[in-house]
Formats: sequence, C-alpha cells, structure tokens
Amino acid sequence: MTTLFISDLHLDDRRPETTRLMLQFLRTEAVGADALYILGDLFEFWLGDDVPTQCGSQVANALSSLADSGTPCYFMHGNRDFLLREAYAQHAGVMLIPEEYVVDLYGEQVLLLHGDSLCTDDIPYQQFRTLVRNPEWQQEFLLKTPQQRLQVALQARDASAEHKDNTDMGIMDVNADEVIAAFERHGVQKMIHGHTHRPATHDLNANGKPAQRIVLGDWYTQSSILRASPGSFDLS
Ligand code: LP5
Ligand code: MN
Repeated sequence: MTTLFISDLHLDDRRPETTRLMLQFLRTEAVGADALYILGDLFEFWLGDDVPTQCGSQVANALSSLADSGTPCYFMHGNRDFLLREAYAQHAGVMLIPEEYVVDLYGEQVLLLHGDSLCTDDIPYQQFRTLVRNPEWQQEFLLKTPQQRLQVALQARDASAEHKDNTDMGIMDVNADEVIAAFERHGVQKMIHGHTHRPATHDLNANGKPAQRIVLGDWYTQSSILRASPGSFDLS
C-alpha cells in the first residue's frame, strides 16, 4: 500500500532526459500504487492545452495508461503550469485538484499544496501570482497566438531569473506564520508541498500539537519521490 507524491519536474522538450526519467517511473514504480499525486510544475511552461509539446504528449500517454491500469492520478497546478486545463487532464486521465487539497492517507488527513502560496515574504512574486491567476488575465492571455504567449513566458522567465538572483533565499522560502495558518485552516497535522526545491521534513507545532511539513524536491538532476504507506513517509 503506497501513495506517491512528486512535483517540480519542470519537463521541457530541451531536457528529454527528465522526461525519460518520468516515463520510466510511470511505467515501473507507479504501476500498482494506490494513487499518484503531482503537486505542480510538472512542466517548465504550460502555454495552454492548445499548444502541444512532445513531453506533454508522451507524459499524457503514460499517465493515461497508468490510470487505465488502476492507479488514480491527481494533478495540482504549480506556478509554471497553472494554465493546464480539463482538455489536457482528460487526455492524460488525471483529475485536477484545487490549490489546497486535503487527502485521507491511510486514516491521516494531509494537506497538499504546490507551496508558492506559502511564500508570502516574496512580495513581487505574490503580486505576479495574483495577476496571472486572475481568470480575466488568463482568458486574455489564451487569446494570444502560441508564439506571442511564448514571448511573454520567456520575458517572465528572464525577469524571474533576475528577481531570484537579487533576492535572499530566506525571502523566497515559506513564511512560518503562513504555514501555521494553513495547518489551522484545515485542522491537519501534516502537509506536503514542493516549489521551493528544498527537500526536507520539518517538525513543528500547529493546532497545539506536533505537526510535519514535508517538502518535495525537484527533478533537475534526479527524481524526488515521496512514498506514503500506513504510518510512514519516505522521501528520496
Ligand atoms: O519557478 P521559479 O522557482 O523559477 O520562480 C518562482 C517565481 N517566478 C515565477 C515566474 C515564472 O518562473 C515564469 C515562467 C512562468 C511561465 C508560465 C507560462 C504561462 C504564463 C506566462 C505568464 C506571464 O513564478 C519567482 C519566485 C520563486 O518562484 C521562488 O518562490 O521568487 O518569482 C518571481 O520571480 C517574481 C517576479 O517578480 C516575476 C516577474 C515576472 C515579470 C513578468 C513580466 C512579463 C509578463 C507580463 C505579463 C502581463
Ligand atoms: Mn513552483
């Protein structure tokens, strides 16, 4: 009995080795799992379901086969692929889940997030997030041609790289009060998220009791998988 969690693969046709790693994972370890949760940033960019990519199509086929084999797959948006919609989800056989989602894991209630919403000290990022998560902004963006969308995304990625070079790591990590507030909002003692690319298990207190925050790693050089079984969480 195992439930699998991954995030931050940042799949990109220019980095096919990561796609290969993901396809191998989907065809081997993931088969027979109780469920697979993808907690955002599966893709480096998602410009819209109408803009096909090779990695998008390969992963959709493998995810769909996994779902057909009996492992339900869930997908949550990250800050790179928040424009992924129902058309792609249906093709890939995955269920879209909201940005804060509580799952019953073998009797324990666990909060799942991408993690970017917890980084509230990063004011420029939160302003950017508010803008691009606005449905009207998204509708307008999706009316642009794929080429125009790519131009905007590349501009945003360059601006983001500059922002990250000039911003303290602590500012870009989660805000401790925001973490506690999320535990309290959902009345849970465990959360799992990605985004910060700092894989770790943090012990803390929330709701007056011990709590744990498990952070998934990225897939830039190797896979990062959290395996949850009754009473155990193994991150490697
Ligand atoms: O993802 P990561 O870890 O590299 O950085 C994030 C934050 N940056 C972002 C921006 C994305 O990386 C850019 C690519 C998204 C592509 C989506 C495709 C389709 C939509 C196109 C949208 C325009 O999320 C970074 C955080 C970091 O995490 C750690 O938490 O610090 O935040 C920033 O860099 C904040 C900057 O202020 C963002 C500046 C973007 C400027 C956009 C200008 C051009 C767009 C104009 C839109 C009208
Ligand atoms: Mn992210």
